[in-house]
Amino acid sequence: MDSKYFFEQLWQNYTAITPSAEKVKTLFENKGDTVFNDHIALRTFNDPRVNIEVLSRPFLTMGYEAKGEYHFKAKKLYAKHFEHKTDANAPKIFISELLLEEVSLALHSSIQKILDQVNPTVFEAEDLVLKGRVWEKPVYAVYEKFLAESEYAAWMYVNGFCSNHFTVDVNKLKSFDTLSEVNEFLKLCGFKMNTSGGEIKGNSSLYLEQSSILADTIDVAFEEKTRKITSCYYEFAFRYAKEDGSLFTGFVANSADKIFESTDMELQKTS
Ligand code: OOG
Ligand code: NI
Repeated sequence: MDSKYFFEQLWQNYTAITPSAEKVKTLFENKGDTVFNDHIALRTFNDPRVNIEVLSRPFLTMGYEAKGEYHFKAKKLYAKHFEHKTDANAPKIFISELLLEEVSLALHSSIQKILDQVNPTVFEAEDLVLKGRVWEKPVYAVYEKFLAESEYAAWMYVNGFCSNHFTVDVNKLKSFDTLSEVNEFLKLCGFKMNTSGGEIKGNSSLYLEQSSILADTIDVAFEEKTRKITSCYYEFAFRYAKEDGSLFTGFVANSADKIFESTDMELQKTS
């Protein structure tokens, strides 16, 4: 598949449920900036039908290779990041998966049953990540049960396969010198930041600073009723040069752990 088309579709599917991302991008562009993506993140389950290996396939075809790996013990997640072998401007890809053997048996088997409903050819398609929720209409009672154990599982159940966030490469913005300037601007424009672990995650000695706005919420039609549920969010990343002078290209697990919470329904209530 043509990579330009693939990324355009990912962005379109994402902004269709994340209007804030489109708004922020336009605000930067109105300042005369061009917005480049630092990375794009995807979520999934580690079931062999849909795991990181499956979701990374189209990117490997496009010339990406696996780089770092990350463990999130409390959230029961594992993640890998991918970089393009030759195109330094290509966004990095961050893919996480829920470790089903570590969640409760009830959650594990519910997720398996949800995947069992789907025609297996759907999972084999190169463009799985463009397909959104490929299983049947969600059940609110099931969503609530998932939510009680894993916010990530509940989010996946409703949203399915998509880009969970795009990330603005703050180094390439000309109108802002620091991430905190970006954050102040976003707040002035009325956006709510994810403050879990502080507004800015990371620092110069970790070579990476990140912030994000809270996920948008969209009406989701469940079997029983329609409810507003978090969709996706927009992230902002500033990278520092390492001792060798090249920019750090990896991720920081402790920061990522807090960035995940940008889709948390609880943060929506308290902010
Ligand atoms: C991924 C959260 C981690 C980062 O840049 O560290 C992350 C997610 O919310 O799926 O994006
Ligand atoms: Ni991210």
